Amino acid sequence: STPIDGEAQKTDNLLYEEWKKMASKELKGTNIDTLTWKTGEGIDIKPIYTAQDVSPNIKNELPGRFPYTRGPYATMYTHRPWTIRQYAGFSTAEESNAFYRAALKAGQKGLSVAFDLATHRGYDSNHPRVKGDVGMAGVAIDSVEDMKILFDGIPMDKVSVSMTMNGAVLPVLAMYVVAAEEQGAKQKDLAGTIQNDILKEFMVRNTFIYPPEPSMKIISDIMGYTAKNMPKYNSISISGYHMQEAGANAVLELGFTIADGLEYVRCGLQAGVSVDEIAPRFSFFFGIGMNFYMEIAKLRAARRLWAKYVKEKFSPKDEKSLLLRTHCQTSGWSLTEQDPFNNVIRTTVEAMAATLGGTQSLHTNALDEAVGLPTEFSARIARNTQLILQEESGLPKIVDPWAGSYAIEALTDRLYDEAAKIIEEVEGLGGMAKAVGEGLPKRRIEESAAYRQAKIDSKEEVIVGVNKYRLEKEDALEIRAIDNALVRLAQIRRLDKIYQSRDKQKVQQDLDALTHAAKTGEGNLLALAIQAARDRCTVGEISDAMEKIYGRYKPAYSLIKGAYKSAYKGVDELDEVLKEVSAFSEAEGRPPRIMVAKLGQDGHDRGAKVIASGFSDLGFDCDIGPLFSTPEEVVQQAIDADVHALGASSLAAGHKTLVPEVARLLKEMGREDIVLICGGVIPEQDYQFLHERGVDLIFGPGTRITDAARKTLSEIQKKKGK
Ligand code: 2CP
Repeated sequence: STPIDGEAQKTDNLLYEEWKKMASKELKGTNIDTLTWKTGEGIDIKPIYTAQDVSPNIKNELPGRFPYTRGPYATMYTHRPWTIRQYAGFSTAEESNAFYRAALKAGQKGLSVAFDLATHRGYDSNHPRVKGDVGMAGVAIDSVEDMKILFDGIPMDKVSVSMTMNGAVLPVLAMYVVAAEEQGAKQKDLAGTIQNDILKEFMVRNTFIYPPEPSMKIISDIMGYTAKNMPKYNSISISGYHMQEAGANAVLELGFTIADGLEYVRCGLQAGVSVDEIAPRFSFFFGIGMNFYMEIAKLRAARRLWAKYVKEKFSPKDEKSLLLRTHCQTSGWSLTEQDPFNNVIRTTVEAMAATLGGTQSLHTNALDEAVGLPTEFSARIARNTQLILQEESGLPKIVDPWAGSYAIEALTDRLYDEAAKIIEEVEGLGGMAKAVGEGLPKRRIEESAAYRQAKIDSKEEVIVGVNKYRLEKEDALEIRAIDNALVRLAQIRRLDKIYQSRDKQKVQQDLDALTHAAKTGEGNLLALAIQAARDRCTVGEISDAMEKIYGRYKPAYSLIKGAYKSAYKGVDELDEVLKEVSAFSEAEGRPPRIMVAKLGQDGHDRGAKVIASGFSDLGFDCDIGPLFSTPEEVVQQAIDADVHALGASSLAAGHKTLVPEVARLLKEMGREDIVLICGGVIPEQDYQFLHERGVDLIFGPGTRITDAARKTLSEIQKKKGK
């Protein structure tokens, strides 16, 4: 940014000097620099901003005009408020359908479907690998029959539907299209969004199926098909949200997300589609955390970055190619299990940042989402948070009200500059697909996560009710429980019916056609998947037909070292733990060894990685087991690795089925000496259930790593009889 010059600059300097004098007087000798806050992004937030901090160019910016910092539309919410779009889905299609209908009646404007992890990973509900996952963290969909029930009574050509799907994107989008067709809707009238952002899956979210290259081919086929047949459909939702949830700071989230977007344009161009055929239907998705000013500035900077980079790199003719339209979700990670009603306040602050930043669509988290799926009550409060902002607060009455604020404009400029550096670095490597291949984004995000955790553990970053003002006794919270076995049984029954009623010959032809297309690269995979869905091929079958050629992707792991230790303030406590660990190592002849495992199809691995990095910095010998393991595989790996402790991290509600199975197998193998730990999103009312089944330690959300390490060490010693 260019500072203003001449007389104005002088006046401004004088004003600033005058403020400094006044401030020094109030500070009574304390250095004025102590008022400057260094954020996780490494950005200094000054106590005061003046005109000299902002570029004169901002005076010419308008909403609805290049570079769109102030919003994609001229009138923004004054003409049409953002879409209230709550992400939901659980157990069966029937139950989720009832939930959607009630939400639409109560003021929600668009739908956003959460699928279960079995569906995400392309498995039918009857597959043995997904026993613990069916219906748990989203709705189970096996065939078009399920999809039809999901949208029963909801006009699919009127209500815009977002579907969070990346791995099994072909069968799921195909089934959506066919369910709409069978409702009488035309493809050209379908408005909605498919997430379809595979690059971030390889970085952070982990619900991929195939390796990166064929996954990118699938995306270009979807963009090609929707550009021609579904002009109102957003073919991709380029997502920074999961990066933020995985621990990325605002600069990393911005930089990598915009760089992902540029890569997807190139992916379309390579498939023979022009920038103006696809970019106007690109949409974005950001996470909104608790750093209020930063998040407002982030959305403003995101729009400017996208507009400038797309213009410079692809010279589109259609102005719409330059518009960054985005969905936002308040941060799930910022929610706490402790004193959970505080989450309503957190979500409100975040929702205000998202809307003051100019989002087009918003999900506000429910207060109980740190421990389970929303209940009717918590979902209502979450929805009402947005309704109150829209209809009571007056917030939508002014377009981009922060424009011209010295602080927000300066922060917008700064974020733009910092994110541009990341984008240039990625582009220098040859684009995001290459950067992901080299592990750059994953590494940076994991470092950022470990750094943040240390700031929280050392109480430099305050979380009310967790590391400060903690309640002595917590009130119990009602949690929605899903009977996973029952859902699975219902799905298996419906699948059996489908197997009996469909034309087997047609099914085989459709699946062979998909395999052939995967092999040769000929034909559009979405068009073929739609035909397969019409003929009642299942999600698992369609996925398998391509897996035969593409294979299933297995990610490699590495551990981030040093980031936790370096950011930990309060070295004394850290030293004490290090000493205890080193005493153990001396006595035993080796350090305490722990394996952190991920069971089932739950790919949320921030917790597992942060724990493993932290434990490793505290002197433990740490291993991370492969994602998507079965209890049998995990137990075998732990025994082979000769561990003292086995930690199972669960963030998708599988803890009640999969972890007890691990305990049973350890017992069966005569290895109850291994300390079994369960960590992640575990509601307190499940603690006793888990302890009774052989889980030694439970670390819920908000656990400090130093505490967890100490307890683990002492449990290992207890089991050794020391
Ligand atoms: C809007 N419109 C306007 C104005 N505002 N027209 C004139 N003046 C205005 N002020 C028009 C738009 O041009 C558009 O029409 C229509 O109104 C709808 O507006 P929109 O801005 O496109 O809103 P939308 O339909 O709600 O779409 C928003 C997004 C879309 C962001 C573009 O992609 C979306 O809904 N995304 C949601 C993604 C999502 O829910 N993800 C779930 C993540 P036209 O269409 O005719 O132009 S949950 C994920 C979990 C956590 C996970 O991933 O694991």
